[in-house]
Amino acid sequence: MTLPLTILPEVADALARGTPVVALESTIITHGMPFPQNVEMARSVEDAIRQGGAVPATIAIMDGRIQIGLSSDMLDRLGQTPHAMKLSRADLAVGLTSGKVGATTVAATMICARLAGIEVFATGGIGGVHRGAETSFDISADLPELAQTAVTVVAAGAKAILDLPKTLEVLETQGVPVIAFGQDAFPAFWSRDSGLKSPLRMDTAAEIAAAHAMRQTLGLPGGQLVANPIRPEDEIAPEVINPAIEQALADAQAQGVAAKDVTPFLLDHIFHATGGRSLTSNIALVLNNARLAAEIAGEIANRRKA
Ligand code: PSU
Ligand code: MN
Repeated sequence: MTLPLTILPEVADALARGTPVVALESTIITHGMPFPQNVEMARSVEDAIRQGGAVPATIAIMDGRIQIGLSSDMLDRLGQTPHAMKLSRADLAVGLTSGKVGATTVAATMICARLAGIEVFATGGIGGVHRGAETSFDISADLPELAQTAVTVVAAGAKAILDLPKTLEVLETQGVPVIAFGQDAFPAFWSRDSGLKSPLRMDTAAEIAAAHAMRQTLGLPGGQLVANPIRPEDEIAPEVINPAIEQALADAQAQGVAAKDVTPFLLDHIFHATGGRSLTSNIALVLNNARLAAEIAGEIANRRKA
């Protein structure tokens, strides 16, 4: 059986020439934001990557194939599919054989990016260890994926809907380098500072590219997590976001939400509780991550040429 991979010509061309490419996930489009802001966000993130000198490759599952790069029509179709599947490592193969439209999480996007030869990926926030994981065992498949798939992922840290100290502990156990960009603190999505120190810090894209290359030289299988803090002007004050998070968590527990429904449920409830304010910041931080990812992809491409 050949790989069911369709690469958009613009992306295939960039990969063949060795020019920078940045992968983007699609669960953020189908399960992370409402329509039409989700599709608008996806387009402006692609533009930001182009302005940064790289080619964007949004990844999703359509018609039984992994699509690496979506045409404008495909993006519209994805953004408007009401019940697109949310596919992580566990369900990627079943999603493909079903022939349905599926969105890829951070974990599944890393797998697909790797298959296509893309080394850098930008998103908003990664999944992690959920609060109460000591009883629910809810730990996102994004964490073990970072330990085994060699893609550098740029995110704004992780949301405070998660247990951030436990998330950092699991990343350390799994051997994932967690690199805060330009500061000592580990960022917490809507805020620049989670109150936790980041295990590692780097101040330039070139350093991140060098570490990425060194892991390859050492034969280490996993990727890197780059935690890029939201810009100060886009932050949400703790007194606004924290009550929304607490309420969303309480609602999820009261309604018995579990497994892969937890993260989309929390995101949707926080969106409504903040009157959409969470979304504005969410879009701003994804753009910020896209710009840094384009720069890192550029540095990785430069190293190849040198
Ligand atoms: N966190 C966010 N926004 C998101 C997600 C996580 O702040 O959109 C999405 C990503 O696709 C991530 C997935 O990979 O949710 C994690 O889901 P789970 O916790 O079920 O592994
Ligand atoms: Mn989970």
